[in-house]
Amino acid sequence: MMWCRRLGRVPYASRGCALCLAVCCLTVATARADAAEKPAGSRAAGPEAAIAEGNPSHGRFLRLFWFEKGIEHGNPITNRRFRVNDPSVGLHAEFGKRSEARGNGMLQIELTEPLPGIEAAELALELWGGHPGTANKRVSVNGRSSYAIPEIGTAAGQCTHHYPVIPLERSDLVQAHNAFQFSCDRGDSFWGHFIVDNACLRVELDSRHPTLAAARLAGFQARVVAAPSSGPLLGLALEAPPEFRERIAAVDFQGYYDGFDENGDGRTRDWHGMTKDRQPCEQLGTAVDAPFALAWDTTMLVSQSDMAVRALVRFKGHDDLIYLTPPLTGLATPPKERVLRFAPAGLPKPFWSRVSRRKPCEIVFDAEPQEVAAAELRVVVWDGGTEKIETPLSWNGRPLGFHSDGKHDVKSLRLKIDPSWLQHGTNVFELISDTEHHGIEVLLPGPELFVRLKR
Ligand SMILES: [Ca+2]
Repeated sequence: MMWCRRLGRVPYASRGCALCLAVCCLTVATARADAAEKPAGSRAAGPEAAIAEGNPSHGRFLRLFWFEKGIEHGNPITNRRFRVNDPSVGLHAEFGKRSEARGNGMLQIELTEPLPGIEAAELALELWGGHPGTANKRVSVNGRSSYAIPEIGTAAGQCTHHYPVIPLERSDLVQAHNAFQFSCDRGDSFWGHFIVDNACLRVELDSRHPTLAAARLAGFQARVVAAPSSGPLLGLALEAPPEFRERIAAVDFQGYYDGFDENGDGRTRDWHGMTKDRQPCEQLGTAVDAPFALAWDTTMLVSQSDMAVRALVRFKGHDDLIYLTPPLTGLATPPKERVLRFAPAGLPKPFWSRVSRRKPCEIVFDAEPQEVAAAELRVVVWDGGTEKIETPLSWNGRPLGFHSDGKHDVKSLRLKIDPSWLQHGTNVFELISDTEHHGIEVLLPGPELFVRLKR
């Protein structure tokens, strides 16, 4: 990321000057958002995917109610993180003594918005997928309805992370503390277990809702507009009424395209990115200053012509309100660029290393290395740390530029691969961690190599 006085935060530092020229030349919208169709393939599993399900021709206001820890919020703390356990782990002679096993899976979120004025409701989650093999993750709301959390590979024995957005029946809610009871089964695991890192009850409000009027946001509308572009940088900006511009705190841009499945839901063509600690992660970028613009660098995307962008608008002094624009569709990668992608045919199960156990996987590269202009390896890990090993990831025996900090968090990595490291045929990606306990996990979808060929 870099900062530009006119653009705010932009995603690729080396492109700064070109960005200023490209984006500041934005004029009137060149692509119409009001005729946007729902991009094919979007379903309720990616960030804000449920909101997109409505095939919106207009933007939507959401009010956010977050899960907060602490007895003062109705949520007694039994462990540093919010943990969900299978029913019998508390009886286990060893595991049952640990604080993790005391988590009963119930959290409360206080909803202060009157129910009759709510258009729709949904539960948005940041999840660590849990012990490989954990099955049947689910959540019930106030004991009224039970909702399945989509299965994205944990039950099959893989390490996962997940950002489901679950539409809720409004009749399941109360204008008070709402009890969300999470559960799971042991499945094929030694201990059925997963973690809810964040949970947000989101309710949709009509644009003339009294809550929006009180915030002086009634009638606000905005959309994403694009600048004409012939290169890999697509200029994007938010178009909003001038009288509201001083009210905007930040604009998060999200892309819909075919690319690396960094949010781990099993779909490569969807709204990309996720949130981490409630903040945008691996989305197109965030602009914090007018004209709320940035450039989308499509250099390493495979050729495609039906991409889309939408923006999430945040407001000064009203952290609980967001506005989601309709999608701007009809975007495309530049012609004559050739990008190829290579994924492993299979992954270790689970793809998890500790006590110096090596976990390799093979990627078959069936192009010629001398034709490669640039190569990038994408992979998402859960980083439980190392002891003495400095570079836990490697490519054909060469250390990759990832150094563990052991913060027990999800890290989405873009690792540079020198074309000379590639070999026609089988290449080996390998993970190793030497910790006794947590180790490092490669989360689904596993590693994927992207190469841009010379013209
Ligand atoms: Ca995805």
